[in-house]
Amino acid sequence: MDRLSLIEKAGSEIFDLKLNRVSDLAINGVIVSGTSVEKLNVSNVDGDLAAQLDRDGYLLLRGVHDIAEVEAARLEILQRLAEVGEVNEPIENGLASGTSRRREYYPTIEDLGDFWRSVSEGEAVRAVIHGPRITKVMNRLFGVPASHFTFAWLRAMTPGRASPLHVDHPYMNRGSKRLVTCWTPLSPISLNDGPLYILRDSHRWSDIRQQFEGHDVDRDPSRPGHIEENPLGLMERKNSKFLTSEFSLSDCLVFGMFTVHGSFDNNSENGLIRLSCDTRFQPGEDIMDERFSGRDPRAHGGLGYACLSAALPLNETGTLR
Ligand SMILES: O=C(O)CCC(=O)C(=O)O
Repeated sequence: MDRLSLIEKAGSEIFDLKLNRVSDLAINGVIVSGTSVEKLNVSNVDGDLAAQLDRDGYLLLRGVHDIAEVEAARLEILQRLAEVGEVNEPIENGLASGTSRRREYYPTIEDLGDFWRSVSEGEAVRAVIHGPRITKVMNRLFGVPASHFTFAWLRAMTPGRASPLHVDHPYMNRGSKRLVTCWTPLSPISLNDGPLYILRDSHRWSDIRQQFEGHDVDRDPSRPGHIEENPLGLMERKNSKFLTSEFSLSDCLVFGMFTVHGSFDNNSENGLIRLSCDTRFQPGEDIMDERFSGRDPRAHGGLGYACLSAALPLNETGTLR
């Protein structure tokens, strides 16, 4: 059986084209069987984007970004991580060192937030995530000129890490109802490196919408923003599937505020750091959530970039203290 047939097989295992071997997709250390996983559909970038987003709850757009520009962003980030001792030489391989001098150089929470802000606002990173290529796609999606949050959620996910199951609405719902997330891989991401997943048809699940609509994690921190139900349990209860893909440097995954998603564990065996950035776009004519706009976005809890777990040294987990 050739490799493509193997990935199509959707049996009990997933074949990873890049690594040329069977790959373990897992969530919190629990293996997800191949029968629970399907490939994300590749959207037609020249087609009716709004209709495809409405139908699928997401747009997987290939060939949006210029590969050389994304590679420049990748190297820019790795260079900054290497400055704080978190990446092994040669830096371009993107392998975590397992140690960090970030707290030594940036001792306070504010300093750590400022460091992450400076990485997130790197010239090459911004040229990709807010550049003319993605903006053109967003203008087409909305049918009016698009604008974007200035705040960006840059992530460097080391092996063992994953993002929890959630919808984005409770984190950013004070502005446009037409807000979308634009998730951009900034390193090539194989199935083993903790790719993002979407639960099939979850944008239509009324119980999830009812549970989270109107919830604002900053106004009511006593209620969690993420979904507490076990991802595998929710997938089975809804007769859904985990939709995912390998991602390459020109890709972009767009989805709405009620599409349920998370990431698989980064199971890289050699310490590969998974780089990605989530940005948010909306029609320019709509009001924007004030926490994430302007020159100095205050973000969650007024903490700026220190609110992100990515502001923690790469060898630490939890929240910033
Ligand atoms: O990159 C990840 O692991 C999570 C991204 C995410 O949750 C988002 O884009 O909303």
